[in-house]
Amino acid sequence: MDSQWAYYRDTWAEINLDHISYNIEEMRRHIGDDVKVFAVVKANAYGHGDEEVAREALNSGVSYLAVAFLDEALALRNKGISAPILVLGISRPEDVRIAAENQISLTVFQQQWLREAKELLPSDVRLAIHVKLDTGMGRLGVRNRDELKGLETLIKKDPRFNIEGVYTHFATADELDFTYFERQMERFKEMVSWFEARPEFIHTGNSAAALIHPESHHNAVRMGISMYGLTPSPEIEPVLPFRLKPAFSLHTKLVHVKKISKGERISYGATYEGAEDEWIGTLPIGYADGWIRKLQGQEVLVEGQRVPIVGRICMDQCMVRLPRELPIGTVVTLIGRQGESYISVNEVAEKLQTINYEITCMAAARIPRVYMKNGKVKRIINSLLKQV
Ligand code: PMH
Repeated sequence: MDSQWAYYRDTWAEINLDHISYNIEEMRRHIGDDVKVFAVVKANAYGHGDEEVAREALNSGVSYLAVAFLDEALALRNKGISAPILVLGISRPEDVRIAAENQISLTVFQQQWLREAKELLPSDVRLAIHVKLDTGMGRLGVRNRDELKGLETLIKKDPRFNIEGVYTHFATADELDFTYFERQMERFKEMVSWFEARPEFIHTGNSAAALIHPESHHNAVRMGISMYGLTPSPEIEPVLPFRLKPAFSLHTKLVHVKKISKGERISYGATYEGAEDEWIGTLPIGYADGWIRKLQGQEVLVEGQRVPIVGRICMDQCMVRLPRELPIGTVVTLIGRQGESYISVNEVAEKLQTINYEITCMAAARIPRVYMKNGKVKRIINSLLKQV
């Protein structure tokens, strides 16, 4: 068997590619034919796996991929993805050549960066750039007219650089108070009017803006969290224009089952004590998988029933209290559905007092990703064994 298809520990994340394509198709219907979709596949596609998500997104009609930094873009090229890719974060000027040679578009907003890049880019290569405007996120981007005009002048005189896009990022698009969002929109319109020539792609929207602020669409949106079927925030969930279908679920199996007597203890620190005679199961997943120690007490699903994690979560394992003796090999679902019961990414995020984005990103690379398409396993990627 091809080693990337194999895994030898019964813990896996299942990625439903049909849900990814459904979420994209619904988004495309919502924004209309004139607006293109950039699929945001940074951070290994928010933990879902960059290659398979990128392929599914491209098959579902997205025009562009977006990643955080150049290494992520090159990783996609190494996996045979030839679609346009935009690096959303900053890249080093000294890496401009490798970006251009691999047809990777870069985010640019500093004149000094451009001066250095101009020294290093060979005469026969072309680099597509998207100019980033800081309209209120305060992270990256041009902030005033002089900076923008300076950049434009430096680029205009140089045929190697093409301003293909201009964009900004919203700080509060996922909130129901629109005040700050509207201020950013106004500033963006004003700044775009300073360009001598309008770039091909004008994009502002992340998922939240794409979903609930049609006036922000311009001619492209950058779709991240909603492509994975997760709401940008619980606050806007009630006003979403279509139902999102989560693509990520997480499973393991009981590897050991035993009865403990009242008073016997479980795990590091011996903090959990059986209140009576209890059945305890051991799961082969722990904090090194991203199932962190703060998830002690979180429930998981066994035979469609909720059972609690008891005692401290270890690096590679944790224990659950079972309702009765269950066979080794019983499937345990940490995120996802079993019958009528469901544990959402949002539930786990709430338990950790964080956002759903963080939960899927946290699922460690050592967990194999099993890709489902049309109800069947399409591919399994085990990043531990891929190189063997
Ligand atoms: N565009 C940029 C520049 C981003 O940073 C992100 C997400 C997106 C689009 C997609 O947003 P969405 O997932 O809400 O659709 N960036 C981040 C971030 O830096 N921290 O959390 C999400």
